[in-house]
Amino acid sequence: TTTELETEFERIVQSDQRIEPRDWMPDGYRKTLIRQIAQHAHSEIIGMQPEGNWLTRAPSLRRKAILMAKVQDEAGHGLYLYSATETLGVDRAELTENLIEGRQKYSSIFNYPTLSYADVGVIGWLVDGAAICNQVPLCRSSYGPYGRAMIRVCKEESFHQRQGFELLMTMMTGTHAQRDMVQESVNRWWWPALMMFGPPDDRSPNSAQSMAWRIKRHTNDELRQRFVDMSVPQAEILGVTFPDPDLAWNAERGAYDFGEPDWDEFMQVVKGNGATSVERIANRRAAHENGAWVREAAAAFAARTAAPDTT
Ligand code: FAQ
Repeated sequence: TTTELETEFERIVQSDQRIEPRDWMPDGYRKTLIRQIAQHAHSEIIGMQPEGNWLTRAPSLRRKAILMAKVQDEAGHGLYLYSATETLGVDRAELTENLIEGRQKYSSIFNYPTLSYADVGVIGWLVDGAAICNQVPLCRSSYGPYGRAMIRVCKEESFHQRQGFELLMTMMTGTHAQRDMVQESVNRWWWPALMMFGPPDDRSPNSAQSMAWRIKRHTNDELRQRFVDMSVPQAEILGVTFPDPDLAWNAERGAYDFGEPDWDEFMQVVKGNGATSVERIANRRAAHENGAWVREAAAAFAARTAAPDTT
């Protein structure tokens, strides 16, 4: 009966075991997972664009090889995550349609332009840094395919974060102009990086249920705090500052106090009014349309292999 199935589902979740694709799950659980994992996949795919913008202008062969590897990893992450979503009964083609028709979201962070080469380093350091902070706990997410995908994704994100920090360290030991370029970039990315964790807990409609189902393991504000605490000492080592006059160590809490991100800006970006929102989706749509012949060829080949022509 449904009650027995629900009890069994709750038992698995509450004992920190994994729900697998063939297990019974409540509709809401399935829907929430499809929403979150699809958004996550879309973010990886759209997230290729800001850094991809610098591939042709990387300052050396070494930097170009690193950047190319990173952008390719992001494509890979998108594909694992689309596969994880497909285990829930949706089709990747449908998810791609949802993205390019604006029916599904992707991370706010990728709606900002990459104006200087320092942005490549800052994205690695802060954006991948924030992504790791958010995703390491997701390795313990209650849905098996998602948690397992996160393990490999996190290993690769750690490499991404390191390459960003190393790039910035190199620039910071360079000329005045290079140091200014890094600081200017940090100033632009700091607040959007904090917004990646989502709205504050009291305005996060999905958190309570996602935590109860152990899809999410920490609230948005908990992870944002963790990210700030982790980033401040790294900024000190680099020799940059964050553009927040309220940032200060709070000995009582054993954590940094920090200012409030501009949540109106966040809401605008999420609604599709970010600086590069239109361009990102237009590029994704063009790539999808230009790739139609590959999908048609693959489908024709699959059909021929499935039913060989014996005449
Ligand atoms: N952007 O109730 P909540 C990467 C939406 S890392 C846009 O708190 P939830 C790696 C949210 O969907 C980036 N929308 O929602 C990389 C919801 O709307 P809905 C991707 C946001 O799900 C690095 C509404 O606001 N990472 O790509 C954002 O419980 C460098 C209310 O919010 C992930 O997706 C936002 N920042 O918590 C690639 C991680 N925040 O759906 C390239 C997995 C919230 O009801 C280069 N996702 N919204 O219409 C999560 O952990 C969660 O989904 C949160 C949001 C924490 C993002």
